[in-house]
Amino acid sequence: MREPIVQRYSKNPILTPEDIPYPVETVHNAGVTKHEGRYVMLFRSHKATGRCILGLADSDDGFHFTPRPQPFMVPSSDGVFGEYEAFGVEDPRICCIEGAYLITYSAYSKHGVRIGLARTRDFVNLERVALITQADLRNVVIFPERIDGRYVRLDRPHSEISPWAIWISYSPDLVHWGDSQVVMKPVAYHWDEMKIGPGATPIRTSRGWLHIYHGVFPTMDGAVYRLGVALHDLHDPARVLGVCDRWILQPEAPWEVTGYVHNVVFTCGAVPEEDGTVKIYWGGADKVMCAGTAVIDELVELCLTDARPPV
Ligand code: M1P
Repeated sequence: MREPIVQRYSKNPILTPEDIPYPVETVHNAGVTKHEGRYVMLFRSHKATGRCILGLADSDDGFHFTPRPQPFMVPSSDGVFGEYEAFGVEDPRICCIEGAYLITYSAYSKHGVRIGLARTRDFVNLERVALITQADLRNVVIFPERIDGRYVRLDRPHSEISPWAIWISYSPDLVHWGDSQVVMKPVAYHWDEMKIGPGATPIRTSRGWLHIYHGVFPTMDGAVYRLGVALHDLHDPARVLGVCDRWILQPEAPWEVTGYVHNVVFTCGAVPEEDGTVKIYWGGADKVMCAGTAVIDELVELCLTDARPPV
């Protein structure tokens, strides 16, 4: 039998609604990073209204997390953010860049879904920066370095003509984004044929930016969410060097197969380690948080040697 590409942590799930000291229905789709030597997890939770908030949990080892007593981010009630976050905040990604942590999150309202950008330096104080997309665009991950002086992001707009593909955009100031182009599309009759979306903040490797993304396959029993990997050129990340033909993780554990939404593994965060491994975090069935590890070089190799065309 083949060794799994991602080794699941033996004590998954690592965080569940029962662990949270305020009432929530789910704990999932968390951005994770390291701050002052500790792991910080920013997780999404549904309240019993069906609307979402974001909470924080801390850990020394990346597996045992202690939730903080209060939510970290709830929908704003002021100004433009109040207008566009009224239905909830979801799916945060964290990018550590230039001494600050950028948080991109889905903002839901009667106007649709768009992406908000917030910033923190200490995971205590939070500053909302801007709404950085129009409606119908989600899953924004920002690269952790400027490239040729500009900030770079991957995102996932939707149109009926070119459904649910991954795009790249650039910005001089994090607020105004442009020069957009499509970089990766779902492939027909393939595990990610229905849609794909950026997952974790890209990881710099000597051979390119490693990006862990999600792909969706429609079945008669509903959609199945899996994770895959792609490699982007270090200097020109619009150039995809390879996309692994097969998934690296699919719903298999009971809490990935059954939950709030069945058959989902969905990542918003991965933490590269000094020993060449990466801790990957994913929501199991939109209900609990899970973790696993993989070897970064092996993921890169898969993109280059077991590749399919990106577009
Ligand atoms: O329920 C599975 C996922 O569905 C959506 O994902 P996508 O971006 O692919 O459409 C999101 O609501 C995500 O949060 C959720 O995990």
